[in-house]
Amino acid sequence: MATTTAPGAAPQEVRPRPARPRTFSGIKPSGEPHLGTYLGAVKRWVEMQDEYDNFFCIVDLHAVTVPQDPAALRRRTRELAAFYVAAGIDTAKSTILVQGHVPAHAELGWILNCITPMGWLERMTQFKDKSAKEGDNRERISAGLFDYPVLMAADILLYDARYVPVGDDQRQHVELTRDIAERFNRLYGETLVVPEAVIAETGARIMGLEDPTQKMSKSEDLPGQAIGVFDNPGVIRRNVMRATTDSGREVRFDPSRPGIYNLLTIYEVLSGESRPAIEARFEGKGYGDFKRALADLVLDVLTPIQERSRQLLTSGEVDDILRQGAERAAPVAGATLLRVKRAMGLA
Ligand code: AQP
Repeated sequence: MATTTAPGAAPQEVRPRPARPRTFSGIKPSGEPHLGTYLGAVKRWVEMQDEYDNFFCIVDLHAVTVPQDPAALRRRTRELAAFYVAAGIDTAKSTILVQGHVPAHAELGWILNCITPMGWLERMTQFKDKSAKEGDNRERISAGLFDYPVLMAADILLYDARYVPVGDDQRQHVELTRDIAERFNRLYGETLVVPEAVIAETGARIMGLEDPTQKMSKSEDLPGQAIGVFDNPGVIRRNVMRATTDSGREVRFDPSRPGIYNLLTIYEVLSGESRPAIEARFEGKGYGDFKRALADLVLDVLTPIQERSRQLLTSGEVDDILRQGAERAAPVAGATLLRVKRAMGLA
């Protein structure tokens, strides 16, 4: 395998392009992972992982774009990694890494900042929504929150990822990544792989249980809005039973009834059953019966994942996985960074 050396840099392996196409995706350890992140992201990753060469990241540098308690951030980073493995990510097929363990992410992030127009970032709806929550008080909104889509572009582009499996809310950020890669290639010659978002038809936008017009989210204040993947069974059952529905009785997929529609979507993705089969199963039964069945199904899926996560955390296995992940990721990321630096005259 060839090696190249940039002036002042350690020799880097230049790896041949992978035989299987690459995927990259990640989750912020900014709060407890929830059913939305499981169904919109991790479950899909598990289903896709055999076909691709995968890099799944815990994006801790994105988490600190809003204030984090240091001990909680450290704990959640390990827990999220344990969750990936317990949910079925196989380290023989996929690399699991913490973003902050591979310095090339921050370095490419800076470089891409320098070719990304402010106007592109000002159009990002997630930034607009998140900054609106602070009442647009500019003193409380970090430059990092504004800029984080550029770091996300660096995350993806470092691994020459062709595909980025994400939930619906990240569609715009993957589009921005494509724009940044294309702009770089225009300015400095073909250097970066232009990726595509992979978004599921069902489950890409799981809504909250309390307010089904809002996305289920880690940073949501409404109690009972999210089902945390590590919540205890009593809490999960109670929150499902209390989920907002409507005054109807029929258990049908009707998008004009957002509460029951969302619960049915969760059932559909978890069970893998078709919509007609689910409607037939609950024909003549009320919302209460359906919610009990949904709570059972959620617990059937989450309980073994919770048990396996606990084992991985207490045995310390998760720390070995993250150490190996950083070792596998660093040369791949380093090779892309070197290509970028050479193209720009930085190396
Ligand atoms: N409700 C959801 N339904 C389907 N997919 C979802 N994702 C997040 N929420 C849902 C997908 O999960 C991946 C990781 O997201 P993230 O944690 O990095 O960022 P986020 O999208 O901003 O998630 P949250 O929960 O809303 O976090 P906070 O509140 O901290 O900002 C992504 O693929 C995302 O699409």
